[in-house]
Amino acid sequence: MTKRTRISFLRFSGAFVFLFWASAGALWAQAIEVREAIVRMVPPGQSVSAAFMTLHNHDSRDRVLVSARSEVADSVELHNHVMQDGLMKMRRVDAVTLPAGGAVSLKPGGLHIMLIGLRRTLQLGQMVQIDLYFADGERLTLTASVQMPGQEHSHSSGSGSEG
Ligand SMILES: [Cu+2]
Repeated sequence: MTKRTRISFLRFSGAFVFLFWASAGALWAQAIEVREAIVRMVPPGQSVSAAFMTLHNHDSRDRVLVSARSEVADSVELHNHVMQDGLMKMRRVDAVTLPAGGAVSLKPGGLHIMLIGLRRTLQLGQMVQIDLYFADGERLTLTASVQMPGQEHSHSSGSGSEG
């Protein structure tokens, strides 16, 4: 597999990764900003992992994330954790709304992007490409670095009211 991965991001001040909307060959400015995108490192042979990040919507309208894909997994699902009968359970969700001017954190124990059927062994520090698809048909390509569990940044901002 010698598939070339397209570099579609710029590092800015080493802190943020700005992403571009790619649609019909056009590049649009950074409506959605992805911060701290990581994929959880899992032992060789394990077929499932998850991706976490914070999505900032700088647009003046809501954005609705409806699906995701990645080169590293057979299928990718949007998941959330819900409390059911006193237990935290993982559930697939159809959509994640990014409110205009707001941000949504995908983090352990909450919303996350599930990578199911890993096609190759994850290497620490490796960059994994993930495509996000939105309800309006737009696609966002991001790269996330593979990190060990526990090193994920988990902010304790209690936001996250998805419609
Ligand atoms: Cu999950």
